[in-house]
Amino acid sequence: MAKIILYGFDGSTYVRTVRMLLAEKGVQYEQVPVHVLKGEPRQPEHLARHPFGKVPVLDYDEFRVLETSAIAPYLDEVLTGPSFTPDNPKDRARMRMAMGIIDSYGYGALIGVAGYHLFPDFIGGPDEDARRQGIATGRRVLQELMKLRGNDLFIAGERPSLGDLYLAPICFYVSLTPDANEVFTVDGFTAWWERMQAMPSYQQTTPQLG
Ligand SMILES: N[C@@H](CCC(=O)N[C@@H](CS)C(=O)NCC(=O)O)C(=O)O
Repeated sequence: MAKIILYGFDGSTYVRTVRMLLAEKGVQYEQVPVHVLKGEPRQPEHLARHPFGKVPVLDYDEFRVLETSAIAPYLDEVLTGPSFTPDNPKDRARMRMAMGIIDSYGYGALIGVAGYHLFPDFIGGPDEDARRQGIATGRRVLQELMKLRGNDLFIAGERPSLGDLYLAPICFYVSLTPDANEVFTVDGFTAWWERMQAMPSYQQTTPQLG
């Protein structure tokens, strides 16, 4: 099998999404820990890999892939092991809705809340208005995602999909803050969150903080 190289440090939620997937697939890979809080993605060495200064970046089979929304589906397709893409069109649409909602509205809001408490310097200093706004938008995102889940075990069906792997690493950071109760008080969230925290791939990829 060709060598997999994943650029990005363990503290990145998007990198963790990919690491959870790789753990689920049971494959070995090399990780180059480009550190976001130290500004390393914006250094020339990483800008040569990702011109917008973001992690993760994947090298596999003489092919470079940027953006988690391309990396995760690509790896899910080319690697053997359990699939994280639902096998019917409506559930695939639910998964993609979740990924899109998280990318467009969820990540910024929820990481804003987490950053306020955990890494204020990185988000440009604690801003109370931004925190309140993040809590409101973050709750709306979780409400929407739990509506998408309905009575299923996971966001896009009875098995975990890439949508779940997107959301759980972000919730991890929120769970460490005093705002967790307020953000997480959303119908259906607790059962989903307990299920995600029980996944071995979630437990194996917990970042070491500090
Ligand atoms: N659209 C990108 C977003 C990735 C992203 O935001 N990564 C964060 C870490 S979780 C990052 O690299 N931040 C560096 C920075 O903004 O300086 C993707 O889907 O991969």
